[in-house]
Amino acid sequence: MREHKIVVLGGMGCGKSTLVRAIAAGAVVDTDVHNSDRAGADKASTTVAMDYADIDLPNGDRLRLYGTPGQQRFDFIWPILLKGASGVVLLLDATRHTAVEELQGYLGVLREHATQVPAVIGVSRMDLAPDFDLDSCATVAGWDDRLLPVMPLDAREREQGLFLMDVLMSEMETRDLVLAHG
Ligand SMILES: Nc1nc2c(ncn2[C@@H]2O[C@H](COP(=O)(O)OP(=O)(O)OP(=O)(O)O)[C@@H](O)[C@H]2O)c(=O)[nH]1
Ligand SMILES: [Mg+2]
Repeated sequence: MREHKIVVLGGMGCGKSTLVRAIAAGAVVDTDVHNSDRAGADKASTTVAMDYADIDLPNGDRLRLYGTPGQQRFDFIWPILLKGASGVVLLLDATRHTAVEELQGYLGVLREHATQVPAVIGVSRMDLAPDFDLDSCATVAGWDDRLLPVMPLDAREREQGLFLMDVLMSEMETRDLVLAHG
């Protein structure tokens, strides 16, 4: 059986905990507390350590899914969770006017701490911002010779979360093939 450590990264309120819960369909550990940072994101709770879920895939593989806390004051946790990751989901909140700048910030984190790790970018909450420009993300979505897939999703919808995982898994398989055959 193969195990894959997948880390979900992204700003406060973009839907990381929501995505982990949706994919795990119940069996999830979270560390959400009452949110006193309403300026960061206006929602009831926020993650202070991580979200965690084990998911058994139909093909027998197991996902170990880690959601990071989005608040900037917890940025020291991101590299700790990224250590040993086999894949990364970078989530972006389409309702934020600074989404593209924030994307560039997170790409910098990945470049520094997970430079070779397969990754996908999910853009959430697009139903609330239908005019969001996906192309502006796609054009900056990479570093060096890497280009990451960008796809919209509703993080509350399990099927959409699983589809995002599918895309990530195929990125991981491509990487395995490249490593195996040079
Ligand atoms: N309308 C809409 N709401 C969404 C979508 N994705 C997520 N949400 C909502 O956005 C909010 C996101 O909250 P969380 O999942 O706690 O966000 P988080 O990224 O874990 O935030 P922190 O832990 O504070 O960093 C929740 O209320 C979700 O229901 C989407 O695609 N559309
Ligand atoms: Mg959270």
